[in-house]
Amino acid sequence: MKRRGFLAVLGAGFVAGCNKFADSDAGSKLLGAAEKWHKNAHDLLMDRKALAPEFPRSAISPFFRGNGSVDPQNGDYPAQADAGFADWRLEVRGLVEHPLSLSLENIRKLPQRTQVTRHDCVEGWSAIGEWTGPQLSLLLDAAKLRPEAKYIVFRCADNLNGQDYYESVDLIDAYHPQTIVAHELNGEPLPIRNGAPLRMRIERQLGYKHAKYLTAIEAVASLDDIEGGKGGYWEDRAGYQWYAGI
Ligand SMILES: Nc1nc2c(c(=O)[nH]1)N[C@H]1C(S)=C(S)[C@@H](COP(=O)(O)O)O[C@H]1N2
Ligand SMILES: [Mo]
Repeated sequence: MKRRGFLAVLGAGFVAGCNKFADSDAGSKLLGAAEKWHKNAHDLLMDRKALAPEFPRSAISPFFRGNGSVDPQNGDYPAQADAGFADWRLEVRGLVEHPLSLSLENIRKLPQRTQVTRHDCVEGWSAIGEWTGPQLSLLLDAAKLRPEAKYIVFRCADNLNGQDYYESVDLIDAYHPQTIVAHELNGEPLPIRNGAPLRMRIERQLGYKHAKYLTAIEAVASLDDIEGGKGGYWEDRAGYQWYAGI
């Protein structure tokens, strides 16, 4: 038999014999395994979309400590702080159709999400706070990601021990409903120690992923050529996991 004829017969035979195959012992085992594999993959995806726990306002910590940079002294940050961040801009750039440059006023006018969540730092402390800001997905949709975009990089104003802080996430976390660009903590503008005037809240991730002093959001196809190539300040410096899901 010629190869094409063989494949045609095999195809027809497979379709016609499908039920028989499923009824056979080996067949049902194989299909069962495939279904289980699919379910595990599906559960994994569903799990990544699940919400982090949210708490009543009564659970809010009396003091939300600052960690890492708590008062940046580099670049024009001190001058911006003195001016009450009146001229702060947040850029959305990289692999997008419509790059954006947003003022704080622009950010405050977008639909807002408020969430009371627990922040977990790998150094062994947690705090509960109420965060408010637009979902990152709104900004990404307004800028319109190009199909090549695979990661979102967060650029920060602070330089910590000689390196600019930065972080990144994949598109699942970028589009998670609790991933917001926060400008308020507990109903007040962010304190400087907690990332004024803008910081990320990425509630399904550990503390170091939540970039403070946010200046730009960059869509990229690869993290390889950014800073140390590991996707974040602590990932580059101390080998912290890039995927820090909780
Ligand atoms: N720009 C910037 N973002 C940052 C850091 C930092 O030093 N600089 N520290 C990270 C770490 S390790 C934690 S635990 C949280 C701390 O947030 P907080 O200062 O509001 O407690 O911010 C994260 N984001
Ligand atoms: Mo942390």
